[in-house]
Amino acid sequence: MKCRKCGGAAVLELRRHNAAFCAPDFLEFFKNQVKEAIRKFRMFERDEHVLVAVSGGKDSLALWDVLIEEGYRTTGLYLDLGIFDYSVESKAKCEHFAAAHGVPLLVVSVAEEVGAPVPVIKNVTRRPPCSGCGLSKRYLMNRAALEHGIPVVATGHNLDDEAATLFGSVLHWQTDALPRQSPALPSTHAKLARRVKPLYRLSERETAAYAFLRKIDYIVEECPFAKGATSIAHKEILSRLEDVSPGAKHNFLFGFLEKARPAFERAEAVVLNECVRCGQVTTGTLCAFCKLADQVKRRT
Ligand code: Q46
Ligand code: ZN
Repeated sequence: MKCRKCGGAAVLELRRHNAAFCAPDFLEFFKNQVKEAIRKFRMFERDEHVLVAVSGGKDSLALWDVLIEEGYRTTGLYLDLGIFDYSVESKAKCEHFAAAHGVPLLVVSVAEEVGAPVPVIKNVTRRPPCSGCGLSKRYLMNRAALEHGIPVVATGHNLDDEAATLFGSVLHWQTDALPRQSPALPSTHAKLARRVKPLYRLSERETAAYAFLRKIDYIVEECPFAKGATSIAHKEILSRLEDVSPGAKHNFLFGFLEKARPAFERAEAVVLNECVRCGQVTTGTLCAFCKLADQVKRRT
């Protein structure tokens, strides 16, 4: 197996690109894919400050690594979900990465902000853990960006994540979720930061290879609540499809973004208000985060 660029010995084969790369040329390919994502979706300008949401996993730390390498001004944001040893270890990985690279890291605790950690929120709401967790993460990321005057939040979602989310939305024809599925969501209100996913062109296997080759120390274990989540089942199905038809995930996601997504964009804009309590954006009067915090307070 020879490297497509230099003809040297390849370390990684990318079947969907019908190519193989040696280590230096793979790292170059990886960075170019991130740069292409940023350029194509005008995610941020060279001089903009970027808040990188990091979980301690390979994807978000690989993303942070590329942005630092490319000379962007970044601040990391670690949300401490309070999920047993998983949170303790993943926080340590993020702190270690930030210290080693000399970059700032903000740490926000869900238990302090909501009133209880994710496992307790799950019991209080009697809903799947990812529901209260996801809601809290979106809210706290946006609030941290606003508080620090950072216009854009970048997350480490990769091609596999995005294809699996799309698959789930299409299976249930969640037509309100489809227009929101995009590598870059603009700010539609003065209190909403832009949200971008610069790894959407790269597969999970590719981010793992990048993290390995760059010797990034990341948490290998997944969140214990990820097991049994339907998104994992969707990922497995798509990976089986990818095995027999390389490029299937790519074509599914990219085809949607180019051909189908525009058809789902809503004609009329949603009216956004400010939450009467916390001032963050909501479609109602009291935002979902404040309602969740109330529920936690009542039942704990
Ligand atoms: S949403 Fe669910 Fe994740 Fe939160 S509870 Fe764990 S698996 S961390 S990406
Ligand atoms: Zn609120």
